[in-house]
Amino acid sequence: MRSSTLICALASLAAHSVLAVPFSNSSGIPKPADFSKLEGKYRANIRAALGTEGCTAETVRVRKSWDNLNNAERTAYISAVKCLAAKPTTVDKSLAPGAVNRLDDFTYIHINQTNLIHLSGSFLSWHRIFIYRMEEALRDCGYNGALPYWDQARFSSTPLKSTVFSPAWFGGDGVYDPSTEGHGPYNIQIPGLVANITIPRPAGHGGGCIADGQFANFSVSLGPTEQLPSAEVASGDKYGYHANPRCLKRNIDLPSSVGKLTWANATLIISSPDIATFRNRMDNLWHQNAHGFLGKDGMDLFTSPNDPVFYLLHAQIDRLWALWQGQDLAARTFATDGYRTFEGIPLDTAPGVPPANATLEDVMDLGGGYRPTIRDGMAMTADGRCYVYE
Ligand SMILES: [Cu+2]
Repeated sequence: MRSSTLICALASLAAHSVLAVPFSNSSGIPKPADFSKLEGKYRANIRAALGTEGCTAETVRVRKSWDNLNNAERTAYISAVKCLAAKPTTVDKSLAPGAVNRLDDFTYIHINQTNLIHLSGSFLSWHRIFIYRMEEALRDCGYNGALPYWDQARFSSTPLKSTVFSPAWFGGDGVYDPSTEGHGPYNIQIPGLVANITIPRPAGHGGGCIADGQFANFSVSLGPTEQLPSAEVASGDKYGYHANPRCLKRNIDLPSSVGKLTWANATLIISSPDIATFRNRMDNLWHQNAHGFLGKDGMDLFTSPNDPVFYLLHAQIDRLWALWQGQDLAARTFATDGYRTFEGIPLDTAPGVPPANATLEDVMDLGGGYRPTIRDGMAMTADGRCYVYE
C-alpha cells in the first residue's frame, strides 16, 4: 500500500514537471526549459558585451516583466505616465492640432511614420528607439525604473489574469458596444498607400470605454486613423491629427491570445535562423496578435500608442528581438531586411517610387527633429541605450 502511494505521488510529480501546469493559476504558465535556455544565452552574451560607451554592469537598466514588479514599482510607472499626460505637447500645432500632451508627442510621430515603420525594414529599429525615448521621457516625470514588458506567453490562455490588466493597473476590457462599428468584426482600410489594403479586425468582447483600472477616465485625442471601408474621408483629417477627445477603448479578443501568444511561438520566433524568418514570424505570430488582443485604440495601426499598454507590448516585441540578436551578437545585432514602406507598397505622396529594400544607412524620423539611421536603433548597449531584459 505504502509503496503504491509513493509511486502515485512520484508519477504525479513527474507529470507536473513534464506537462506545463494548466494555465488558470495566478502565476500563469511556467516558462519552458527551451525558452529559458535561449534566454540564458542572451543574458550571458549581452552581459559579456557590457563595458563600452559607459554601459556597464553598474549602469545597465534591467527591464522586467510587469507581472514581476512590486506594487511600488508599478505605482511609480503609472504615476509617471499620468504625469506625461498632464504636461503640454511639444508637437507643432500646425502639424497636429489635436495633440494635447507629452504622450501625444509619441502618438503623433507614430501616426506620421506608420506607413514606413510597419511591415518594413525599419520596424524593429524604429520601435526600439521609440520606446527607449518613452523610457527617457518617463524620467522627466521622476520615474527611475526601466520600461516593463507585458509577458504575453505567461498568461496566453487566460490573458486577463496578468496583472497588466488588473483593475489596480491598466484595467481590462471595454464595456460591450453592440454596434458593428464598435464591436466588429469589420474590415478597415489603411490610408496613405497607393493600394487599397483591407484588413479584417476580429469581433472582440467589448469595444467601448474601459471601465476599470488607472486609465478608466483617461482621455485620448488623436485618431482613430484606421478607416472603415465605407467611411468617406470628408473631414479633411485623413490621419486623425485633429482633436477628437474621447475615452480610451478596448475590444479584448481572446482568440488573438489563446494558442497564439504562447511559449511555443515565442520560442519559435527566437529560434529563427535568419532575420527574414524572424521578422515574418514576429509579425504574423506575435505583433499583430498582441495588438489584436487589445482591440480598438490599442489595435489601430496608426494610433495604437494611445493605449498605455502599447509600451509594454512593444517592450515585449523588443525583448524577443533582443533574445534573437543575443544568440549571436556579432552576426545578428545589425541583421536587417525588408522594404522601405509597408510591404513595399508605394505611398500616395510618392506613387512613382517603386519598392526598395531598406538599408542600415536609411534615415528615420522619430519626431522632434531626431533623425537617426536604421543602424542607430539596433544595438542594445550602445548608441545611447543601455538595457537588458530579465
Ligand atoms: Cu508601431
